[in-house]
Amino acid sequence: MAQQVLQILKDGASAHQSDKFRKANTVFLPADADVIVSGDLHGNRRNFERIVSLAKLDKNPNTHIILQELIHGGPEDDSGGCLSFQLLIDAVKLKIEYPDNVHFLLGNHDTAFISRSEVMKNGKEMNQSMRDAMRRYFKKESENIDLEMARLLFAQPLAIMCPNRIMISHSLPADRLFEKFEPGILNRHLKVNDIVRPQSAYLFTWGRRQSPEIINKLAGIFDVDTFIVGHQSQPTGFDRYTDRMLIIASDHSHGVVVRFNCSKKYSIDELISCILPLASIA
Ligand SMILES: [Mn+2]
Repeated sequence: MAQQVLQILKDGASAHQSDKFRKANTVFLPADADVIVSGDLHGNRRNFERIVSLAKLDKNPNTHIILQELIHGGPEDDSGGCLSFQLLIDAVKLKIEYPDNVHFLLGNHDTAFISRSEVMKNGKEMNQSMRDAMRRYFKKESENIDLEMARLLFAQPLAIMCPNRIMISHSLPADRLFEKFEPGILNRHLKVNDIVRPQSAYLFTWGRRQSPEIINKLAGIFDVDTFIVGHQSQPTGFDRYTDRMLIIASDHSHGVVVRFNCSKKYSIDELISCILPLASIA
């Protein structure tokens, strides 16, 4: 079993790197893409299954699923350890099956796992919790699996660019330390140091509560109109911030996805009308 998981993680990392729409740290979706964007999943298997059933990738070659923040949350083992690595492995299997239609985004929980730094969720240090569960589950193979999992997470792109000027990422740099952010990180390969505070991939995945001025500035820098992000918790499923930013969450019973087509332009209100509550999907 552990050997199979190791192979899945290796194949998944290769699939991230060889995604045919990817250039350096960015995935550029094609003009006719039907895009389903998920917010943070944090171990929510039911919502992951709903996204898969909505997409019907076996019948829809133009449909693309964007997934982010799969780990840290959801079911626990008997000792209270976080079992979300199981959802990550299943999502990686989907990436391997549909390598050019499933795209992951690097999130801050991923960077924390890779750099072995602390990340709290509901008062619990999630890396410790998940690593303890992985040790109990994979036993002597857990160290190897840990290493391959970190490689897989590191292989994820940072952003998805759509031809209709929508950019999708886990988060965006915040006002604080903004001057340290190097936008060129999207156009080059990631280095291990990039994910450490206050380097650019760290700022890009951890930023919160950006000012409207910074959002406007980023829209100019990346030459886009609208951002769709996760990362900031949304009890009702989503929030609109200025005319440029839609924040979505997919990790609870009010979770949502956004589904839009790259061939059409959307105002923020039109994009909001493309929101689908996950609870409405069988
Ligand atoms: Mn996050």
